[in-house]
Amino acid sequence: MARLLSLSESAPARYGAVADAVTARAGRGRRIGVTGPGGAGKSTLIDALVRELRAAGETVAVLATDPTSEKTGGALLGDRIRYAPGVADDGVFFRSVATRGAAGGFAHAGFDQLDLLDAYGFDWLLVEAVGAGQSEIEIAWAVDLTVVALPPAGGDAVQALKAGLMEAGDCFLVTKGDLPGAEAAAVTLRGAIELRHATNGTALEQLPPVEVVSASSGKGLAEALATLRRLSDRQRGDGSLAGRQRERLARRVRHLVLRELEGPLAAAAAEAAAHGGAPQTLARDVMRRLERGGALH
Ligand SMILES: Nc1nc2c(ncn2[C@@H]2O[C@H](COP(=O)(O)OP(=O)(O)OP(=O)(O)O)[C@@H](O)[C@H]2O)c(=O)[nH]1
Ligand SMILES: [Mg+2]
Repeated sequence: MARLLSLSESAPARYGAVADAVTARAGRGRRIGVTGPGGAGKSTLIDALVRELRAAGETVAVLATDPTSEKTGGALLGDRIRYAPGVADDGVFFRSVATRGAAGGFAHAGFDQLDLLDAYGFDWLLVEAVGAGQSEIEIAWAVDLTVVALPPAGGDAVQALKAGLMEAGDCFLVTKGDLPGAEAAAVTLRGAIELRHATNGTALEQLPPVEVVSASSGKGLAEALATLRRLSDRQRGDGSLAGRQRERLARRVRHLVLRELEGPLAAAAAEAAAHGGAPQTLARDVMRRLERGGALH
């Protein structure tokens, strides 16, 4: 499994040879993304959830994405992951995904790696991603459910609204619940969510839940896990997960095709530009040329 994970990053073309076999076995694991501002407590929360899940006898794989890993070479990750079972534990697996700082970088290897871990039978697949504009949208397509982790510190909930985290969240967890202001932050957040959804008439029980957790004290962890389980079961039962999976697949296909086309398209566009003319006319010429050249087949 570790070798295939590496292959998906270092040699995507070779990994493609096993993609069918992997895909056929994937789809059972619960894919949960944990996003939110830097320092929100995502890693600590995941750590605590892993313990909780292992105690319940469930297996869990964690993918951590780190946009700064380009600079640090991923060295930071080792520090951040604190989960260290006293004995070797086959039921838990940690891995970092190189995002190489590129927008949508998760798409390249991360999607394949999630499929792979899923195919190997992990019950839960947790993905950590710092919510920094584009990246949490990207993560939302990679997972079945997105958890937005927000610290109680003043104003962060409002910031989240602005950053577009609100749309991406299937569940909101106010972290560091042992600190003052956590309950108040949850109330503010609930108010904002209700207000937002009131305009499109979402039923109250369909609103993303807001809960307070503390990785330090353990408060709310079991409840949060129960909530995730309930949301996960619901989306499997009502067909919405199947819809999300289709959309995910379509996006990945689009992404791969665009990548294939990049080279031939750039060459054809440069050639057309050398002749000069209206961009609209040249674009049509390029389309015809790509078709003739077999790039679209
Ligand atoms: N009091 C308290 N502090 C916490 C809790 N969870 C995390 N912290 C602290 O918050 C800080 C950030 O925690 P991390 O888990 O590294 O946060 P993160 O969101 O993963 O951070 P990045 O990956 O850098 O974005 C650390 O100093 C933690 O000790 C908690 O439940 N209570
Ligand atoms: Mg972290």
